[in-house]
Amino acid sequence: MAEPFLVESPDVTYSKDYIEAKYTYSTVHVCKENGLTKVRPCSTRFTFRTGRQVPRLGVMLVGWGGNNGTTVTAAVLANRLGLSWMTKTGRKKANYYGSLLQASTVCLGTGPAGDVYVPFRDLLPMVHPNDIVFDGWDISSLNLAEAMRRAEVLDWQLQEQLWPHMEKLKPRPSIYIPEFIAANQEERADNVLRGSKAEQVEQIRRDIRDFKEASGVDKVIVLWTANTERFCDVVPGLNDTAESLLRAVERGLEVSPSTLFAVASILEGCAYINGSPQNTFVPGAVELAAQRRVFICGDDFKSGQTKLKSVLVDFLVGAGLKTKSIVSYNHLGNNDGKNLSAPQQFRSKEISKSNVVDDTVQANPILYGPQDKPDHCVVIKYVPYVGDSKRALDEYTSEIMMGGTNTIVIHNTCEDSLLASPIILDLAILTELCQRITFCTESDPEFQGFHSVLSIVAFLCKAPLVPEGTPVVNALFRQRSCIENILRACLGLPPQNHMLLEHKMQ
Ligand code: NAI
Ligand code: DG6
Repeated sequence: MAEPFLVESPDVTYSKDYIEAKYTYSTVHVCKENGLTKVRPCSTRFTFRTGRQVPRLGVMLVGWGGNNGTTVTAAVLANRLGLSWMTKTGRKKANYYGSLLQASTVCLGTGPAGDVYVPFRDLLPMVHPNDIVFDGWDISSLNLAEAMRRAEVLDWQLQEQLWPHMEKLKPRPSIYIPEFIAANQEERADNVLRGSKAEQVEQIRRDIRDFKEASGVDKVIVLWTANTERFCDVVPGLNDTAESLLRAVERGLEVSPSTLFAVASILEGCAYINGSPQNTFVPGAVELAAQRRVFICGDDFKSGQTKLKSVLVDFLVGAGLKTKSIVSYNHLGNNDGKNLSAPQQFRSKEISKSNVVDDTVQANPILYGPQDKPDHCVVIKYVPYVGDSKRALDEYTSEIMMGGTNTIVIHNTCEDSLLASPIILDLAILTELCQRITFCTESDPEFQGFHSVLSIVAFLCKAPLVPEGTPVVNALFRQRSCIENILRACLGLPPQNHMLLEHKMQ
């Protein structure tokens, strides 16, 4: 295995199977004693161990025949085949723009010619998206070529080139419980499993095993990119513990399709990622994942409007401006928009889109009192004509000095699925990498993996799922730093501190 660079340090060793790094994690502990705030710097010695053997990765998509499912599959095929195609503005080539790992860089350090940047993907051994093998399920039976045409996302000449490859891919029948998604989805549900909930979960488990065996992949990750479901109630005895959830599946009680998929994946030892906003991860599913030491991550891809919001509000409040009102309107005409035109499914998305400024606001008691937060309104409208090309209009109004007002208005037009597809790849690749990272500390010398609720992927999620008691961070660049600095720690490198002290001396 040839890494693109080697770290030369007494704290870092490379063996055939592992990169092992000793790392000092510095934090600051603050407490109040006798009315006095005491601040104590602390440090913990960690040893990180990262497996160097990159497995052959299989990703199974729930909702494979949807806009995201077909677009991400087509994008990987197009990149693998090195395709290019003509459009009215010239020849376009397949790429991975929008992928944090494939298309953004990190600063490794400083050399004689200044800062040295490497692709994010080069920090540690990672799966390349071109090598991912896809499979999946959909309640619609169209093969992936027909589904790609239905999605109306990719240029026609590209679709024509991909057609023979996509045509061979056919979604497996899926779990369909009509009351969880909008009634307007019923007409496409012609590829559905029959039988009890327990039998359907068994079938999903068989599908995972079948795919693994038939494709020869070493590892499978399951990712939900199917329709947004309505929230389900968390009910004691139904889904509040792993035991009650498994019993509810056996007895055929109310469990959403996305949670049934989560249960099946976890029982198969496969990480499960939720790209939609619904509360798939009821407490019973979280407990089951912890018991089986399987990663779960989510919720809801953070692709466009929300990504910008998690930058803009961080900027405004971080700059000392008091944001008072955020109005986020958008309209789209794809099947996602159609599903979200139903009130309960819209409500799931509204919740996920609305909480994204909470941590930034709470962190600034100079501007905001304990009960104080900006007015925040989210509107989604279905306009079939615009298809996947979502329009988002945002208005941010902030109070500035001495009674002044600052209003920022943004208009964004963009193909939604082309924003979501690279996020799907990043989620799968980061999750896989995390499965190869273990660590120990001096006080706890037994190597362990990350918490089964994998919060390192928060950058990619609108409503990050975190282990109980963990602060939720929404600010985009804090989330990015978290990934970058954890990967640096695995190489024994200090976190990026941006101090540039060496340039601040006489
Ligand atoms: P889509 O409607 O085109 O695709 C969803 C697919 O899921 C459809 O083919 C549908 O037949 C299928 N489906 C529904 N229920 C299913 C089930 N129980 N099992 C298997 N398949 C099922 O939607 P799109 O645009 O691909 O989005 C997918 C999800 O990703 C939605 O929940 C959306 O809200 C979410 N999302 C999308 C983002 C984007 O930028 N495109 C960003 C954030 C989240
Ligand atoms: C309309 O809001 C449809 C949604 O599925 C979004 O397009 C999607 O969640 C992306 O949202 P955002 O806020 O990250 O652009």
